[in-house]
Amino acid sequence: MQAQQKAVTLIGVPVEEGSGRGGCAMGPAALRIAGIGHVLQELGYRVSDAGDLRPEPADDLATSPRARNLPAVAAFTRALEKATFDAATAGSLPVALGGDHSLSMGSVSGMARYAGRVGRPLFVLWLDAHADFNTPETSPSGNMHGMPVAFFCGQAEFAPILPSERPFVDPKRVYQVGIRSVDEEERVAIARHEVNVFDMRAVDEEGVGAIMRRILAEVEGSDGLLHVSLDVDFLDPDVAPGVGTTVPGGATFREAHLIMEMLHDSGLVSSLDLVELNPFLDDRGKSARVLVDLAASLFGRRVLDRPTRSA
Ligand code: EXY
Ligand code: MN
Ligand code: MN
Ligand code: MN
Repeated sequence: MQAQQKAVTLIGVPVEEGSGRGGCAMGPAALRIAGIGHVLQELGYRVSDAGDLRPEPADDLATSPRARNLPAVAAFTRALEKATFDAATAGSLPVALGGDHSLSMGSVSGMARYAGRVGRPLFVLWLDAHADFNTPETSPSGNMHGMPVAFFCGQAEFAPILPSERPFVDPKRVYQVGIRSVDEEERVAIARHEVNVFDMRAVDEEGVGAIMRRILAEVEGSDGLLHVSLDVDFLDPDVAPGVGTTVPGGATFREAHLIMEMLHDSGLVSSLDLVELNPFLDDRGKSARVLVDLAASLFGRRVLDRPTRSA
């Protein structure tokens, strides 16, 4: 976090309509019970909890098998785009408590608008088993939690969820880490749009420390803002079972913490999503607690002070 950035706004986003199953709507409550607000206060932040967004479904849009539950997802997108932009504009760091990953259509779009306003480029760190770069045309499921990256990069035509002249994220400024489940057409699209992908093989070969140093150097070199989107399924299912889309071979507890610690030390993080937590599938709150622990590391919890390393 930047030294002057000591305010955090928690925004509950109980959307589950993007995921094709029930449960994620309980995510914000589970994260609060696991102590997200308290932990950040203890770390010295001024925490305001905006409560949960409860938008009425957008009645100007219709659902379809290619974009299931579009009216509900669009309503959350619109509400969260505004809530995120407003929090950032007020000098607070927005944290979206999900909710399924479709919410990033709203949070990232709101940060893209804010970045445009302050004249800085927006980078996105996408920590996920999945690339989430489907469109209604390519999606095998029609589930919109598989589409947010394509949406905020301006690659998906979703009907008018948000104004079409809004700022988009340059896919070359999207960094995906932990990827291990990609659909065939997504694979083509992320290559064509030059999304930066560090799949689990890259994590195994290079290590998350080296990968993060490269990413953070790019953001810092461009004086960028960095939005972090953390999907529970980035983690190995043994670490965090409370998610509907587990994929074996995910990040370890320590790999995830190292990423969070490096993000904190960088001072570059402008906004955060904690998504896809499904308390109905969790093991006695284990995954909610892991997410809160990871957020604590991102916001500065450390075991010992470390000597400043020279670059
Ligand atoms: N790629 C698959 C689809 O689009 O249906 C699965 C997407 C899962 C998305 C999860 C949240 O990261
Ligand atoms: Mn995801
Ligand atoms: Mn995922
Ligand atoms: Mn590993």
